[in-house]
Amino acid sequence: MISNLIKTKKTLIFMESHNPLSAIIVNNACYKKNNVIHKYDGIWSSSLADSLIKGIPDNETLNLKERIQNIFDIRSVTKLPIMIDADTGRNTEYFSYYVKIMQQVGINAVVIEDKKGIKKNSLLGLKVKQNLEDIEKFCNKIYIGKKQIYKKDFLIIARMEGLIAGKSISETIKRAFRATEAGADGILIHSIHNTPKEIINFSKLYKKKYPDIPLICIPTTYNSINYQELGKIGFNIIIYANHMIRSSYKIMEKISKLILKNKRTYDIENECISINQILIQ
Ligand code: SPV
Ligand code: MG
Repeated sequence: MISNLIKTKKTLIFMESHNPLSAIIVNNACYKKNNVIHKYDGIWSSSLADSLIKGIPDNETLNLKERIQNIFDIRSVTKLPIMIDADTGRNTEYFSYYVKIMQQVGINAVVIEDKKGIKKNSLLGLKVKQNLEDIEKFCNKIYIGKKQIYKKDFLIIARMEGLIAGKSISETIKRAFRATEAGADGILIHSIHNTPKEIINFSKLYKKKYPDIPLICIPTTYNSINYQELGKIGFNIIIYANHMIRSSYKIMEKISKLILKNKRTYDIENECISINQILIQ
């Protein structure tokens, strides 16, 4: 499904959804200009957003099986492809089980990152210790996971965290080449620089060797480059990883405060979806 979409559209845009309601909003989001309709191509199930709604840190405390079960509910409201951020994928034995149940609930792709130990969110960068997994162990996890694929189009994507862990582009690209040789169906290169310079360099080197393997990025910190520009420099999937949860957090905080301030809800009605609109959803 995702591979075919890339063939027809080249650059796909995925947006974070953390529950069925946010998935409905992403599914229906639409912007029309000059008779061209822009829509999201897929859903990103984020470990950060899923942890945040449970009020816990993004460090794999949240059980992956629970996250997969929640996607069963999301699948019932949208046909969009769903890509799950499975952190490290846990150990190899658990990962091979998770790959099976991900396919059962209708997930289309899983991303695992080449970190080990108690995973820390990448956006923390080097403020914390980011431990990279031995590359051969990581490749073996991909290889074992791929043996569990029974749905033709299910993808296992390798997420390279070398740049997050302070390694060089050349070291990170070597690890990405190994993951590709081990059977990864795509490479996600993560960076938290505030310019896209390093992922542009990565893309040039990677695409020179593997022009047809999908390349993915998450432009959370280098956010002034747009998705069309990222597409032109070789990225096939662009993920907006946390914007549904972050925007809803902010508006909920604002409204809850304003009701206390005004001692009534009259003043904030325009900031809320109307009851009528909710009832016809
Ligand atoms: C997530 O959305 O959980 C991610 C992306 O893994 S990041 O938060 O940038 O690490
Ligand atoms: Mg994550």
